Amino acid sequence: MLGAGIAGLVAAPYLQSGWDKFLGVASRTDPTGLTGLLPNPGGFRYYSVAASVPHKDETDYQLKVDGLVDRPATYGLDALRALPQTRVVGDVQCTDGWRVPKTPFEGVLLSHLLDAAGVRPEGKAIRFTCFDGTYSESLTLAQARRPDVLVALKMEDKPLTYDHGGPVRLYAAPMYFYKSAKWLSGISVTETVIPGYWEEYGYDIDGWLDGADRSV
Ligand SMILES: Nc1nc2c(c(=O)[nH]1)N[C@H]1C(S)=C(S)[C@@H](COP(=O)(O)O)O[C@H]1N2
Ligand SMILES: [Mo]
Repeated sequence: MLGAGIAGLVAAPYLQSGWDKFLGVASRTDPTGLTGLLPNPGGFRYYSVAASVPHKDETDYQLKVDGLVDRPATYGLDALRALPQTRVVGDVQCTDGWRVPKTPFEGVLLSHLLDAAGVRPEGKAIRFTCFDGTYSESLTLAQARRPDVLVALKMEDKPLTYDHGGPVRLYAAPMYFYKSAKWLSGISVTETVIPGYWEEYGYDIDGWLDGADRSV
């Protein structure tokens, strides 16, 4: 099963070199989930539901904050870097079984961007979109205002790499890692929670990790 899956993947046009990508692609196309049990350096695996994702940097990265807000805004990388930065150390856990404990992320509190935009009374949830053109995620407004939910610019004290969703991804510390949208490009305040990419396939909407303090 595993062998056949990997052999098939070698021919995939979007398979890129690198052990992490290899495992990532293998595990997301392996219905047995067995590849998720293979060892991998650094603990992380690469995931992307899009076949190809553009590279963005300070010249062309933009994060849009809009929807049910009084002051829609667009941030470039420099603008995000100029805002107060918060460091959150949390466990990274994928539903496939791999886990990277005590991983530091750093960036702008999502609540800061929401306060700057001025959420209107009818705004009750957030929809996140990505410049891969495909992925999406959601949070309730209360979840989005938590002090452990970041618009992250750094991971492990280094600028977020492209593979990990750089230059900017979400980090929702108390939830499974699928909630942490990579290649973040849009934060839109909505009236109700709009299920994200994996949630359309049956993943839990909230994605709380075991033991997470849901009250914060
Ligand atoms: N844009 C985007 N974000 C995403 C995903 C994705 O496929 N596309 N996968 C999610 C899942 S299931 C996981 S486990 C993590 C993986 O992050 P990593 O590639 O940095 O390890 O990203 C999450 N965010
Ligand atoms: Mo995941």
